[in-house]
This record gives sequence, C-alpha cells and structure tokens, in this order.
Amino acid sequence: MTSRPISRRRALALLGLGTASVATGTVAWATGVGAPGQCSRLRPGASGEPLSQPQVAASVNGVLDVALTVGPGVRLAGRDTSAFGFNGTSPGPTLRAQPGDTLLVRLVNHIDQPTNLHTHGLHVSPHGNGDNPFVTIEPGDSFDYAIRIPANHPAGTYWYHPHHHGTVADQIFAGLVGALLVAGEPDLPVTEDVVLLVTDTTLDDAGRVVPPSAMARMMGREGDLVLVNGQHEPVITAAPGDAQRWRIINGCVSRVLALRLESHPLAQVALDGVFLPAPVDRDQVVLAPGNRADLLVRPTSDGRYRLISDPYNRGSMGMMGGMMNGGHAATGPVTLATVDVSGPRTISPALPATLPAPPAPNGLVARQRQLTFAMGMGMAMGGLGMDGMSFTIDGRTFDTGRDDQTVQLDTIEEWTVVNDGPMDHPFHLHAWPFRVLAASAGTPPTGVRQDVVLIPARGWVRLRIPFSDYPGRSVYHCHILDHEDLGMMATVNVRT
Ligand SMILES: [Cu+2]
Repeated sequence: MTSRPISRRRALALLGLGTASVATGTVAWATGVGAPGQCSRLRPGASGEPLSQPQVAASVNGVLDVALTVGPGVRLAGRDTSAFGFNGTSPGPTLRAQPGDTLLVRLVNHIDQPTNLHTHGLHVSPHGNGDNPFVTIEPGDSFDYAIRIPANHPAGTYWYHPHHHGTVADQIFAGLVGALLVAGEPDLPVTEDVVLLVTDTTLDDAGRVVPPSAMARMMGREGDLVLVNGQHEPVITAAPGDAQRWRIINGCVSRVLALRLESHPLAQVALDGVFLPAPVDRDQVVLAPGNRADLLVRPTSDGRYRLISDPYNRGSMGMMGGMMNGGHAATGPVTLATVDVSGPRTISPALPATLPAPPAPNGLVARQRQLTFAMGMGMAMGGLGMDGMSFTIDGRTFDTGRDDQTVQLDTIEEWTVVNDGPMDHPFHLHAWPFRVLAASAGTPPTGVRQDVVLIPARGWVRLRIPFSDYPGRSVYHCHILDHEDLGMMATVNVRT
C-alpha cells in the first residue's frame, strides 16, 4: 500500500477546511481555547527580562516524589493566559534526579481532555506505570507513575510532556512541557548552568491558545510566539570570560531550530542529553522538535549578542510548492534570547579536551528492518487522516492495539528509516535510544546515542538500536507532533 501525492486542486480544497478534527475524532477544546483564525494575536507583555529558571523538584534519598497537576492558567510572555501548565507554570518544574533514582510522579488531570506523561529520552521501562504512552488519564483523574532510572543511565538533559495520542500537539502547543535533568559527572568548569526550554504557541489577545487550521496541522503548526522558559526574548547576563552551559531543549510542536549566537561559536558538549566524545565548535546547531543540545558559551568581550533561530525549510506539500511552505506565519530569523556581556573579566578554566561519551554497545546485529514514512491521499490502510489526508508509517496509520514491530529483548537491530515524502519528518523512538550509522545527507554521525533524528524529505537514515534491558511495548513516531496525532506513529513490542 502506498500513498499518492496530493493534487493541487485537492490541497487547495483542504485549505478551506479550518476544522479542529483529527484522525482520532473531534478534539474537545478545553476551556479558554479560542477558535481558529479569530481575534488579534497576543502581544508579549514583557520582553527582555532576565532569563528565569523553572522551579526545581529534586530527588531525595533516591526518590523524586512529586505531584504534577495539569491545568489551565499560566503566565506566558509576561501575560496572564489560559494556556496549560504543570502546577500553574509553563514550563513545569524542572525534575532533577540521579542515576538509580525512582521518579514517583502523581499526574493530576485538571483539563477537560485526556492526558498522560512521557519522559522523553530516558532509557527506562515502558511497562505498566513506567514511561507508558498507552496510559490514559481522563479529566478529573490522576495516575501514579513509578519510573526507575537505571544506575548506569547517562547524565544529561531530557524533558517531559504529555503523549496521549490525538492531543499531543495541542497540549504541548498549550504549554505542557518541562525539563528533566539527570545529574552526574563530570562537572564542567562553568559559571552558570541553565535550562533554555524553547516552545512556540499562538495566543489570541485574550490569552487563549489559537488552534491551527487544517492546513497548519498537516504542515505541522508553528506558533507566532517563540518563548524560552515561557519568556519572550529573555536576557542572559554574563561577564567576559564566563563559561555558561546552556541546556537547550526544542519543545516546539513542529518548528526546527537552527541556532546561532551572534559573533560566537557554539561549543556543543552534548546531544539529546548525552556527552559527545569532545566539545565541537559549531556556527549553527540544528535541533528538530524533541532534540536537545548542551552548549558551552564563552563570551569574551562586552556587548549584546542575540541567540537566533534562522529559518529552516522543512519542505512543502509536494505540488503546492512554496505556497504551503512551512504552514506558518513566522518568517525570517527569530530572536530567542540575548546575552548581555559586561562587567569585570573572569577567567574560566579551559574546556576539557574529552568528555565522557557513553561507549557504543558492541554486538552482532540480529535483524535489519526498513521503515517508510509517507504522506498522501486516501490510499492508506487502517484509517485516514484529516479528510483523506494520510500520515503513515509503512502505509498504515497508528493503531494502538497492533504490534508493528516485534523485537527480541537484548538484541541489537539496524533500522533504515526512509522518508518517501516532500517534507522532513523527525523520527523518535521511546525508551530505547539509538545511534545514527549513516544518512542520505552524508552528514558524519556523532557516534553517540540520541533519540530524535531528522529524516530529510526523500532521504533516509540508518540506525543501530540496542533493545536492551526493558521488555515491553512502546512507540516510534514523527516528532512533528501534528503528524503523530494524525497517525504517523507505530508500535514496537520488545519480548523476552
Ligand atoms: Cu512528520
């Protein structure tokens, strides 16, 4: 079964839809959510304020015991909004744990749609009340998660967000994100260690989240407001000579961040939470939705320098060409934050020449598979996307009850993920991180494990995946979360 390209006529017809229905049915909009295309947009009430850090919930004696209440009513961009948060803030509290800890999270649902919790990037069990994407927490209900982080888990920058199929994009766009840090050695010689959790959203002038048009869902929505820790263009202060660690998380629904800092190289030390073998100086760091990068920033002279995300072409919907490109209003570079460098010069120790990248697992490859991500009209099995638009993996949309891949526990597999379409799709696998072996773009692999990789339009990526430690069922999907909600997700069942 394959999908066929969208005709120009068909795509134009889809433009006029503007409904809020998705593959799994009609979305019940929560209180305070506006209608598509109405009203003027919210203007930030504050820009250029000092960068704030989310509150921290830290583990004690091996346990991080925290209640997270999902509800409307948070402050974003210096304005009161009816967007969603955890415990009244967006981002929610930063969860700080150690390898070997257990996360005991009581998730309380105070919105009027089902939700759940995913600990993105953690190599933990997907079973039962672990990192289980099949959990449904109905409005008014709560659920007790117990997520055991193994003692040998790499330290680093991870994040959490809801993963209830059909509402993932809406709930992240509405603000439900938080950082999750696993502590551990080494301590880098830095003067600041900060989380920069980047999100985008669109709010009307009453502070209500504006749902996307049907076309924006298909393209993957991008919000008008790009925020860092819920702030608009915050300012980070530094002294010349400082070394700061910026843990950048791309929490956007669809937006690819192409980051650069004016007049400075970015020394990348980690990707998707995991240390690289050595720091790498980059002019630009590209993060697909879900990716993280830890950067060391070392300003040397006084001045104000913007952290910018440049426009990134995610492709277009085939015959619609540039007209549909991106499906979003924002054009041109976006300023995420500014670093304000002044004061007495400090002297930071030199960067370590090497970093403790986790060793690559050795072993024979037990099995090779090929997976194909595609989009098209009407020919897919197992259900259709919006009005016949399908977002498929191997010709099928998501079915929670179907095992798409069955894998033997404690074996290593090689998956070649092919993108058959004209738009980029970021591939994400829960619970079992992978290494990139090769890619159609010819980009040299980093050699370290990661959990999201961008599969370019008409391209492919080859991955090596150790399905170690944890049996159970979980999912892989496109991390353009509108595509995931429209069906571009499938299941993997790892069996003993
Ligand atoms: Cu996609």
